[in-house]
Amino acid sequence: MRLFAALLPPPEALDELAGALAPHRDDWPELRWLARDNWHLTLSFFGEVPDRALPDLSVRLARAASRHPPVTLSFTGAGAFPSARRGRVLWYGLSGPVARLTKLAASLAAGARRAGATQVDEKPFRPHLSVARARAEVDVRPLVSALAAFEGMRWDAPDVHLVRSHLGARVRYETVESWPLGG
Ligand code: 2AM
Repeated sequence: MRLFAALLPPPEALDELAGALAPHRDDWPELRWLARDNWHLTLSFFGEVPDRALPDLSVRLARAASRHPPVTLSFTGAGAFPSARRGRVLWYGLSGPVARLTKLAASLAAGARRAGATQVDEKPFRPHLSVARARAEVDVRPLVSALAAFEGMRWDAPDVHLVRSHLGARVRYETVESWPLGG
């Protein structure tokens, strides 16, 4: 199954993001807005993981989570991949102990690799929460500028979640298991 590890921000923090986007949504018909129920902060994307690897994956991710302390984060500003001028994915950025988040993401990726996940994403970790995608590149610099001053509430991330991605006409995410951060 297709799996990734994520933090799931609380509804109040997501409400703020939705509120800041609301005045802009209709101005950007080229963007496909992601369903708010699907919003998450990916820590590590594992790709297809064979069923037989799941028990070991679970043990290793639980162990990795227990070795890192809970984090307090806030959403700050926005950006786009690969760039605001050639935007394909629009996201909100994060502030807080991002270095700790990067270490957590690396531990989860290492655990997944040891459990036999062969498609673990190797790209450098860039903490973000995606809110829209585009089929073709869109110059979203005005939108990124309009959201640049956004500063959201501080929120706690006590748990790491293992999420299954069901692809299809409508992508659906299902939390398979969750583990508390420890450390
Ligand atoms: P994105 O939001 O920046 O696209 C589920 O697909 C989640 O895993 C998404 O949040 C996606 O990030 C992230 N992800 C990271 N690497 C991925 C990859 N190689 N393929 C698909 N999703 C990936």
